[in-house]
Amino acid sequence: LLLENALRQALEKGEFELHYQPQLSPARGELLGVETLIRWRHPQLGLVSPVRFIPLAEETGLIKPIGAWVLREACLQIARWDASGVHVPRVAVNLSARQFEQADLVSMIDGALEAAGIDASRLEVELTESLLMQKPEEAVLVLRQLKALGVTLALDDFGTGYSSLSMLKRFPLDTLKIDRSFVEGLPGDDDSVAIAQAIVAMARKLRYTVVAEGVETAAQSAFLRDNGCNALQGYLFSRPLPAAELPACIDRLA
Ligand code: G
Ligand code: G
Ligand code: MN
Ligand code: NA
Repeated sequence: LLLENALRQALEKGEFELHYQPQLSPARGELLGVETLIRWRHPQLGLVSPVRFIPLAEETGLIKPIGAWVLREACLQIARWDASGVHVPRVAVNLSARQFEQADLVSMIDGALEAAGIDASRLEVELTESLLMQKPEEAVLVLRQLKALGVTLALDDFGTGYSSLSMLKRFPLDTLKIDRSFVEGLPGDDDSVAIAQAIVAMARKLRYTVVAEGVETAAQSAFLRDNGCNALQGYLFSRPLPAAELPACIDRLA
Protein backbone atom coordinates (compact mmCIF):
# COMPACT_ATOMS: atom_id res chain seq x y z
CA LEU A 1 0.00 0.00 0.00
CA LEU A 2 2.86 2.33 0.89
CA LEU A 3 4.53 1.85 -2.45
CA GLU A 4 1.21 2.07 -4.28
CA ASN A 5 0.59 5.50 -2.72
CA ALA A 6 4.14 6.51 -3.51
CA LEU A 7 3.60 5.59 -7.18
CA ARG A 8 0.34 7.50 -7.31
CA GLN A 9 2.00 10.56 -5.82
CA ALA A 10 4.97 10.25 -8.13
CA LEU A 11 2.59 10.73 -11.04
CA GLU A 12 0.90 13.72 -9.38
CA LYS A 13 4.23 15.30 -8.45
CA GLY A 14 5.71 14.80 -11.91
CA GLU A 15 8.51 12.50 -10.75
CA PHE A 16 8.41 10.26 -13.81
CA GLU A 17 10.59 11.07 -16.75
CA LEU A 18 11.17 9.56 -20.14
CA HIS A 19 14.51 8.54 -21.55
CA TYR A 20 15.00 7.86 -25.24
CA GLN A 21 17.28 5.31 -26.86
CA PRO A 22 18.28 5.88 -30.52
CA GLN A 23 17.58 3.36 -33.28
CA LEU A 24 19.98 3.77 -36.19
CA SER A 25 20.23 2.68 -39.79
CA PRO A 26 23.03 0.08 -39.99
CA ALA A 27 24.76 1.49 -43.05
CA ARG A 28 24.92 5.21 -42.39
CA GLY A 29 24.13 5.58 -38.71
CA GLU A 30 21.14 7.74 -39.55
CA LEU A 31 18.60 8.21 -36.74
CA LEU A 32 15.44 6.26 -37.59
CA GLY A 33 13.68 6.59 -34.27
CA VAL A 34 13.93 6.34 -30.51
CA GLU A 35 12.47 3.95 -27.95
CA THR A 36 10.89 5.59 -24.91
CA LEU A 37 11.81 4.11 -21.54
CA ILE A 38 10.29 5.44 -18.33
CA ARG A 39 12.25 6.22 -15.15
CA TRP A 40 11.19 7.42 -11.72
CA ARG A 41 13.25 10.36 -10.42
CA HIS A 42 12.77 9.60 -6.71
CA PRO A 43 13.74 12.44 -4.34
CA GLN A 44 15.71 10.08 -2.06
CA LEU A 45 16.44 7.00 -4.16
CA GLY A 46 17.51 8.77 -7.34
CA LEU A 47 16.68 7.28 -10.72
CA VAL A 48 14.54 4.16 -10.27
CA SER A 49 14.35 1.55 -13.06
CA PRO A 50 10.97 0.55 -14.47
CA VAL A 51 11.67 -3.09 -13.62
CA ARG A 52 11.25 -1.96 -10.01
CA PHE A 53 7.87 -0.23 -10.38
CA ILE A 54 6.12 -1.28 -13.62
CA PRO A 55 5.08 -4.68 -12.16
CA LEU A 56 3.40 -2.94 -9.21
CA ALA A 57 1.87 -0.35 -11.52
CA GLU A 58 0.40 -3.24 -13.50
CA GLU A 59 -0.95 -5.03 -10.42
CA THR A 60 -2.58 -1.91 -9.03
CA GLY A 61 -3.93 -0.61 -12.33
CA LEU A 62 -1.82 2.55 -11.98
CA ILE A 63 -0.20 1.55 -15.26
CA LYS A 64 -3.25 3.05 -16.98
CA PRO A 65 -2.72 6.68 -15.88
CA ILE A 66 1.07 6.24 -15.97
CA GLY A 67 0.89 4.71 -19.46
CA ALA A 68 -1.40 7.51 -20.64
CA TRP A 69 1.11 10.04 -19.33
CA VAL A 70 3.94 8.23 -21.16
CA LEU A 71 2.05 8.35 -24.46
CA ARG A 72 1.14 12.02 -24.11
CA GLU A 73 4.65 13.00 -23.06
CA ALA A 74 6.35 10.99 -25.83
CA CYS A 75 4.10 12.61 -28.47
CA LEU A 76 4.69 16.07 -27.00
CA GLN A 77 8.44 15.45 -27.02
CA ILE A 78 8.38 14.64 -30.73
CA ALA A 79 6.56 17.94 -31.29
CA ARG A 80 9.16 19.77 -29.15
CA TRP A 81 12.01 18.26 -31.14
CA ASP A 82 10.23 19.25 -34.36
CA ALA A 83 9.86 22.80 -33.09
CA SER A 84 13.55 23.04 -32.23
CA GLY A 85 14.71 21.60 -35.54
CA VAL A 86 15.87 18.24 -34.13
CA HIS A 87 14.77 15.54 -36.52
CA VAL A 88 13.51 12.45 -34.69
CA PRO A 89 11.44 10.54 -37.25
CA ARG A 90 9.62 8.25 -34.85
CA VAL A 91 9.08 7.48 -31.19
CA ALA A 92 8.32 3.96 -29.91
CA VAL A 93 6.38 3.43 -26.68
CA ASN A 94 6.09 0.17 -24.69
CA LEU A 95 2.57 -0.94 -23.79
CA SER A 96 1.71 -3.39 -21.05
CA ALA A 97 -1.07 -5.94 -20.99
CA ARG A 98 -3.26 -3.99 -18.58
CA GLN A 99 -3.19 -0.96 -20.87
CA PHE A 100 -4.12 -3.12 -23.77
CA GLU A 101 -7.32 -4.17 -22.00
CA GLN A 102 -8.42 -0.54 -21.65
CA ALA A 103 -11.58 0.11 -23.61
CA ASP A 104 -10.40 3.64 -24.41
CA LEU A 105 -6.81 2.76 -25.43
CA VAL A 106 -7.29 3.70 -29.08
CA SER A 107 -9.01 7.01 -28.33
CA MET A 108 -6.40 7.77 -25.65
CA ILE A 109 -3.61 7.28 -28.22
CA ASP A 110 -5.52 9.30 -30.79
CA GLY A 111 -5.92 12.05 -28.19
CA ALA A 112 -2.18 12.06 -27.40
CA LEU A 113 -1.33 12.45 -31.10
CA GLU A 114 -3.94 15.15 -31.51
CA ALA A 115 -2.79 17.10 -28.44
CA ALA A 116 0.79 17.08 -29.73
CA GLY A 117 -0.27 17.85 -33.29
CA ILE A 118 1.88 15.08 -34.77
CA ASP A 119 1.11 12.58 -37.49
CA ALA A 120 0.24 9.07 -36.30
CA SER A 121 3.06 7.66 -38.44
CA ARG A 122 5.51 9.22 -35.95
CA LEU A 123 4.35 6.83 -33.22
CA GLU A 124 5.13 3.14 -32.88
CA VAL A 125 3.71 0.99 -30.10
CA GLU A 126 5.70 -1.98 -28.80
CA LEU A 127 3.78 -5.07 -27.78
CA THR A 128 4.96 -8.42 -26.47
CA GLU A 129 3.93 -11.88 -27.54
CA SER A 130 2.46 -12.69 -24.12
CA LEU A 131 0.38 -9.50 -24.17
CA LEU A 132 -1.12 -10.35 -27.55
CA MET A 133 -1.76 -13.98 -26.64
CA GLN A 134 -3.80 -13.18 -23.51
CA LYS A 135 -6.88 -12.43 -25.59
CA PRO A 136 -5.79 -12.85 -29.19
CA GLU A 137 -9.19 -12.21 -30.80
CA GLU A 138 -9.68 -8.92 -28.96
CA ALA A 139 -6.04 -8.00 -29.59
CA VAL A 140 -6.46 -8.33 -33.36
CA LEU A 141 -9.36 -5.87 -33.25
CA VAL A 142 -7.39 -3.31 -31.23
CA LEU A 143 -4.38 -3.66 -33.52
CA ARG A 144 -6.55 -3.04 -36.56
CA GLN A 145 -7.90 0.13 -34.99
CA LEU A 146 -4.40 1.34 -34.16
CA LYS A 147 -3.27 0.64 -37.71
CA ALA A 148 -6.30 2.51 -39.00
CA LEU A 149 -5.08 5.54 -37.02
CA GLY A 150 -1.74 5.22 -38.80
CA VAL A 151 0.33 4.10 -35.81
CA THR A 152 2.91 1.37 -36.52
CA LEU A 153 3.06 -1.80 -34.46
CA ALA A 154 6.21 -3.50 -33.21
CA LEU A 155 6.57 -6.92 -31.64
CA ASP A 156 9.08 -6.57 -28.79
CA ASP A 157 11.42 -9.33 -27.55
CA PHE A 158 10.69 -11.33 -30.71
CA GLY A 159 11.53 -14.99 -30.40
CA THR A 160 11.29 -15.27 -26.63
CA GLY A 161 7.59 -16.18 -26.37
CA TYR A 162 5.92 -19.51 -26.83
CA SER A 163 4.35 -18.83 -30.20
CA SER A 164 6.56 -16.39 -32.06
CA LEU A 165 5.84 -17.68 -35.54
CA SER A 166 2.09 -17.98 -35.18
CA MET A 167 2.07 -14.32 -34.07
CA LEU A 168 3.13 -13.31 -37.55
CA LYS A 169 0.14 -14.77 -39.30
CA ARG A 170 -2.29 -13.72 -36.69
CA PHE A 171 -1.51 -10.07 -36.02
CA PRO A 172 -1.03 -7.10 -38.37
CA LEU A 173 2.47 -6.10 -37.23
CA ASP A 174 4.98 -3.81 -38.96
CA THR A 175 8.19 -4.28 -37.00
CA LEU A 176 9.95 -7.19 -35.30
CA LYS A 177 12.42 -6.41 -32.55
CA ILE A 178 14.92 -9.26 -32.25
CA ASP A 179 15.45 -9.90 -28.58
CA ARG A 180 18.88 -9.10 -27.26
CA SER A 181 19.37 -12.71 -26.10
CA PHE A 182 19.83 -13.59 -29.80
CA VAL A 183 22.23 -10.71 -30.39
CA GLU A 184 24.41 -11.46 -27.38
CA GLY A 185 26.30 -14.41 -28.93
CA LEU A 186 26.98 -12.72 -32.28
CA PRO A 187 29.11 -13.22 -34.24
CA GLY A 188 31.16 -15.88 -32.44
CA ASP A 189 28.52 -18.38 -31.42
CA ASP A 190 27.35 -20.58 -34.31
CA ASP A 191 23.86 -21.19 -32.92
CA SER A 192 23.30 -17.46 -32.33
CA VAL A 193 24.44 -16.79 -35.91
CA ALA A 194 22.03 -19.39 -37.31
CA ILE A 195 19.09 -18.08 -35.28
CA ALA A 196 19.76 -14.42 -36.04
CA GLN A 197 20.22 -15.07 -39.76
CA ALA A 198 17.05 -17.15 -39.94
CA ILE A 199 14.97 -14.55 -38.07
CA VAL A 200 16.18 -11.65 -40.22
CA ALA A 201 15.78 -13.55 -43.49
CA MET A 202 12.27 -14.68 -42.66
CA ALA A 203 11.23 -11.27 -41.34
CA ARG A 204 12.54 -9.47 -44.43
CA LYS A 205 10.79 -11.92 -46.73
CA LEU A 206 7.55 -11.21 -44.89
CA ARG A 207 8.31 -7.47 -45.30
CA TYR A 208 8.70 -6.58 -41.65
CA THR A 209 11.04 -3.89 -40.49
CA VAL A 210 13.63 -5.67 -38.38
CA VAL A 211 15.18 -3.95 -35.37
CA ALA A 212 17.98 -5.60 -33.37
CA GLU A 213 18.09 -4.79 -29.67
CA GLY A 214 20.99 -4.94 -27.25
CA VAL A 215 23.73 -4.19 -29.78
CA GLU A 216 26.81 -3.69 -27.64
CA THR A 217 29.80 -4.39 -29.91
CA ALA A 218 31.03 -3.22 -33.31
CA ALA A 219 31.22 -6.87 -34.40
CA GLN A 220 27.53 -7.43 -33.58
CA SER A 221 26.65 -4.24 -35.42
CA ALA A 222 28.59 -5.26 -38.55
CA PHE A 223 27.06 -8.72 -38.53
CA LEU A 224 23.51 -7.40 -38.23
CA ARG A 225 24.15 -4.81 -40.95
CA ASP A 226 25.58 -7.43 -43.31
CA ASN A 227 22.66 -9.74 -42.65
CA GLY A 228 19.95 -7.24 -43.50
CA CYS A 229 18.70 -5.71 -40.26
CA ASN A 230 16.85 -2.43 -40.83
CA ALA A 231 17.71 -0.77 -37.54
CA LEU A 232 20.07 -1.22 -34.60
CA GLN A 233 19.59 -0.23 -30.99
CA GLY A 234 21.92 -0.71 -28.05
CA TYR A 235 24.63 0.56 -25.74
CA LEU A 236 27.17 0.56 -28.60
CA PHE A 237 25.40 3.65 -29.92
CA SER A 238 23.78 5.06 -26.82
CA ARG A 239 22.08 4.29 -23.54
CA PRO A 240 18.56 5.64 -23.12
CA LEU A 241 19.02 9.41 -22.67
CA PRO A 242 17.02 12.32 -21.26
CA ALA A 243 15.39 14.32 -24.07
CA ALA A 244 17.78 17.22 -23.58
CA GLU A 245 20.80 14.99 -24.29
CA LEU A 246 19.50 13.52 -27.52
CA PRO A 247 20.56 16.32 -29.91
CA ALA A 248 24.24 16.02 -28.86
CA CYS A 249 24.00 12.24 -29.22
CA ILE A 250 22.59 12.57 -32.75
CA ASP A 251 25.47 14.90 -33.68
CA ARG A 252 28.01 12.49 -32.22
CA LEU A 253 26.56 9.52 -34.16
CA ALA A 254 26.24 11.37 -37.48
O1 G B 1 15.27 0.69 -19.79
P1 G B 1 15.04 -0.49 -19.02
O2 G B 1 15.96 -1.34 -18.35
O3 G B 1 15.05 0.19 -17.70
O4 G B 1 13.53 -1.03 -19.11
C1 G B 1 13.14 -2.13 -18.38
C2 G B 1 11.79 -2.64 -18.82
O5 G B 1 10.77 -1.70 -18.56
C3 G B 1 11.71 -3.00 -20.29
O6 G B 1 11.15 -4.29 -20.40
C4 G B 1 10.76 -2.00 -20.85
O7 G B 1 9.96 -2.55 -21.89
C5 G B 1 9.91 -1.62 -19.64
N1 G B 1 9.40 -0.26 -19.81
C6 G B 1 10.14 0.86 -19.93
N2 G B 1 9.34 1.94 -20.10
C7 G B 1 8.07 1.47 -20.11
C8 G B 1 6.79 2.10 -20.26
O8 G B 1 6.66 3.29 -20.47
N3 G B 1 5.70 1.29 -20.19
C9 G B 1 5.80 -0.05 -19.98
N4 G B 1 4.68 -0.75 -19.93
N5 G B 1 6.99 -0.68 -19.85
C10 G B 1 8.11 0.07 -19.92
O1 G C 1 11.83 -5.05 -22.83
P1 G C 1 12.34 -3.99 -23.73
O2 G C 1 12.99 -4.53 -24.94
O3 G C 1 11.37 -2.89 -23.99
O4 G C 1 13.49 -3.27 -22.87
C1 G C 1 14.62 -2.77 -23.41
C2 G C 1 15.62 -2.85 -22.27
O5 G C 1 16.94 -3.10 -22.76
C3 G C 1 15.69 -1.59 -21.46
O6 G C 1 15.87 -1.97 -20.15
C4 G C 1 16.97 -0.94 -21.99
O7 G C 1 17.53 -0.03 -21.07
C5 G C 1 17.82 -2.17 -22.19
N1 G C 1 18.91 -2.03 -23.15
C6 G C 1 19.00 -1.19 -24.19
N2 G C 1 20.14 -1.37 -24.89
C7 G C 1 20.80 -2.37 -24.27
C8 G C 1 22.05 -3.01 -24.51
O8 G C 1 22.78 -2.72 -25.45
N3 G C 1 22.38 -4.02 -23.67
C9 G C 1 21.61 -4.39 -22.63
N4 G C 1 22.03 -5.37 -21.84
N5 G C 1 20.42 -3.81 -22.37
C10 G C 1 20.02 -2.80 -23.17
MN1 MN D 1 10.79 -2.33 -25.89
NA1 NA E 1 12.84 -5.90 -26.10
